[in-house]
Amino acid sequence: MERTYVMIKPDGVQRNLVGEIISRFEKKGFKIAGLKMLQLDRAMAEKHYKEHIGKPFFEALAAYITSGPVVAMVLEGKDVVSTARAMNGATNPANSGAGTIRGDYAIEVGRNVIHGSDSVESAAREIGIYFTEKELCEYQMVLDRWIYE
Ligand code: ABT
Ligand code: MG
Repeated sequence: MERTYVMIKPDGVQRNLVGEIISRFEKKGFKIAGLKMLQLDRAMAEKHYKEHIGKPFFEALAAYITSGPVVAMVLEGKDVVSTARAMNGATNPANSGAGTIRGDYAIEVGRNVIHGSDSVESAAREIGIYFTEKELCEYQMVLDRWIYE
């Protein structure tokens, strides 16, 4: 089963969207394999957004992502990397469809509420930044046979 890293950003926490967002992934059928709250420092922001260091928007991005606590989670399921991205919606909420998290809850790219890994490789890298192996739970969900054929 595939795993992805999803993070409710500081605006999502401040706007009381934590329960709503986690609930969407639960209702979809994905399994929560890891979950915690933390606040990123500058070093973690640089690790997370490594590919954006030096870009014109990086300083604003680093300030935003370190501005308050985030909720970090690992989701597990069939094609969860691309499906979670689709559920999050386009990076710029102006282009995110209704029914996506950003489409429903965000207006600007710099306050886009949620992060999801963009590939299986990124997911493995990001999960490693936030979680130790011991923090990830392997368990059976009784509902699995009603979710997968
Ligand atoms: P993340 O889930 O935050 O990684 O967003 P996503 O993968 O959808 O988009 P990428 B391209 O990774 O952008 C990371 C964050 O940088 C912000 N950004 C990006 C800008 O502000 N201006 C830009 O021109 C680009 C390309 C938006 C993304 N999230 N936030 N905040
Ligand atoms: Mg990204």
